[in-house]
Amino acid sequence: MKILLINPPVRDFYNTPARRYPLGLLYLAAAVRARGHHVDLLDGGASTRSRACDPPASTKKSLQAGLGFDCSPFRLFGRFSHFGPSFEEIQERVASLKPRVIGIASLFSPYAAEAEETARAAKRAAPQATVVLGGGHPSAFPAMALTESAIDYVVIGEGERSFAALCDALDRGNEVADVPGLAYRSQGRIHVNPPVFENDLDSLPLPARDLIDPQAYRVGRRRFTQILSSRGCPMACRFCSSHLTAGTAFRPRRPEKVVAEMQECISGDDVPVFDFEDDNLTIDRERALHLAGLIRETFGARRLRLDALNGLALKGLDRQVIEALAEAGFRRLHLAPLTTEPKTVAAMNRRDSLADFSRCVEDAIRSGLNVTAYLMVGYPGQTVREIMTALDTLSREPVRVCPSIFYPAAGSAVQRELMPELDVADSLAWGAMRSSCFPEIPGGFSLKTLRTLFWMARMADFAKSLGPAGDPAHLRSLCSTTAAATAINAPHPRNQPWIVQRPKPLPPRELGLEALGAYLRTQVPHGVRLLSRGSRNRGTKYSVYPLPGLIEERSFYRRWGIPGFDVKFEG
Ligand code: B12
Ligand code: SF4
Repeated sequence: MKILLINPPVRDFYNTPARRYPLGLLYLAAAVRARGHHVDLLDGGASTRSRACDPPASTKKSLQAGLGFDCSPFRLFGRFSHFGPSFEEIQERVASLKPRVIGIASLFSPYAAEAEETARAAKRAAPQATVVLGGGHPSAFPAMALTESAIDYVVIGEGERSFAALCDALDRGNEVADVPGLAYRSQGRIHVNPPVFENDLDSLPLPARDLIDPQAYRVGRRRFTQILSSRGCPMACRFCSSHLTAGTAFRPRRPEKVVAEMQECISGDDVPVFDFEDDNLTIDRERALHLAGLIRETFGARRLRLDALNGLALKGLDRQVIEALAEAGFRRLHLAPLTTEPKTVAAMNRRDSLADFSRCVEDAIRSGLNVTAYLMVGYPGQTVREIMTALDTLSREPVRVCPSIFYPAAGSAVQRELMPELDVADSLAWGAMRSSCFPEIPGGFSLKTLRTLFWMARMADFAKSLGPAGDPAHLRSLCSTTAAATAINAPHPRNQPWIVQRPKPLPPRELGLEALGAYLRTQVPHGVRLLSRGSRNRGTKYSVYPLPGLIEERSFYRRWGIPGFDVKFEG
């Protein structure tokens, strides 16, 4: 039977190919191929094309509140765009392929509307085909997804067994009501069968990577692939919804099988960057050591380039594990201390402490690894004092600090608790539940406060990235690597609509402290002001200030020392 799997396009302020790699669909493709079905993949993540589009109504509030006007070097987002094929192109492609079953991935709630629009386009092109939706978002809200008439079935939870059973049943004309994990309409009601999780992950066929355009997913000049050495995590953090599709039990694969899969991904000198997608890669310390050791033995010490973009939990990480990860090929650890306030850590049901984090950072630096630290901003119950304290603490660590604006993941404990107060009745409304929209959550911060705290975190990191003596080389490297910095000579966009035109990037030689200083002094209505240039003995002085009245709780502005800088917050 002919099956088409679709990785839908997304609409957002930015896109990173690594974020779109369709590993789940590649697993599904392999599973149905193993039953003799023919599979095509329409990979919306592989296209680099983008074009400006109107943000959905649900996101306009945050945009109108000034987000889109941000034209500073700290800017993260500018133009709201459609990334990937248009819905018309999807329709044409479906019409030409004439599949019997169309499977669409909907992993992320903010992009649930694009997945639904894809389903409508697919159904228009092939009204006789069966359209199936799967992934995290419909796993949380199968009934909501089935209100869309273009969607015939939803598969909740892990997809391999369920989707294969569904395709087999459809192919043979059998009844589908017993397919595990299937949600379907019958006699005016929605039925949801409990999902199944495969215990022996090594029994699953390896992802059908041949369906991917090898040029599409790259990190710099190197090919990029995702890989799973385990699925599932028993930790039950209250903001996490990974249990919906990965389950609550840690299900490891044999390290030998993982290494064999890695070898299959290498062709001659073409060695990809491997991104481990496990929910909790290092939860089993002995296994993590075994896997890392085997990778080092097989490929050589520090020869590969490995990453775990979705982060590593602190608990499983000790000096020996961190050293083993570095030897295996990790260059950077993504760690999530999330906050430094024990009360919030407990409210999130996390078990990590600040001491765990500091210890990990020390061990990472000793092993030659860089660290990115994620700070949660806007979790219900957090205070501004808490964020400022956390920022202050994290800024003193030799790490890159990434503020992560909180939004409730569909199906997480905190989302279920907040649901009666959240205005998210359909997939379009879920569009606002993304970090880049600074959503106002009951018990969280106002949009203004979120935005200000976000800026502060970016500024603190920026100031740090300049290096102890305000080294312009640091700035230049920062500028050339961040799209944000291309905004430096941009006209002030006050009178423009919320879509800010991306200014032409400046040649690197024109970027430097002088340009930045001039820009900050003349153009930025809020931000960092350069007070005096640093020297070997004296740090560069910046004054950092938000828009007057932007932050509600003002009493926390204070002199804030960042090594080498004298940064002053003015109310
Ligand atoms: C690795 C990972 C990432 C990677 C890349 C993911 C990717 N390629 O898109 C990185 C680190 C970049 C990332 C980023 C983000 N992530 Co993330 N991520 C994960 C993680 C840990 C694993 C996902 C994965 O690859 N699993 C392995 C594959 C095999 O499983 P799968 O893709 O889910 O597919 C299976 C099923 O879902 C199902 N299925 C999937 N599609 C279909 C289609 C059909 C037709 C059928 C039948 C079945 C089916 O079958 C598949 C095989 O079993 C999950 C947690 C989890 N376990 O779900 C969070 C998770 C998906 N991420 C999450 C979030 C919030 C994000 C970010 C928005 C974070 C942020 N604020 O920036 C970004 C957005 C990324 C984007 N694409 O735009 C949330 C999503 C919550 C939600 N409802 O929106 C999750 C659930 C974690 C959480 N916080 O609870 N993420
Ligand atoms: S956030 Fe990480 S550690 Fe917490 S439950 Fe989710 S996967 Fe597990």
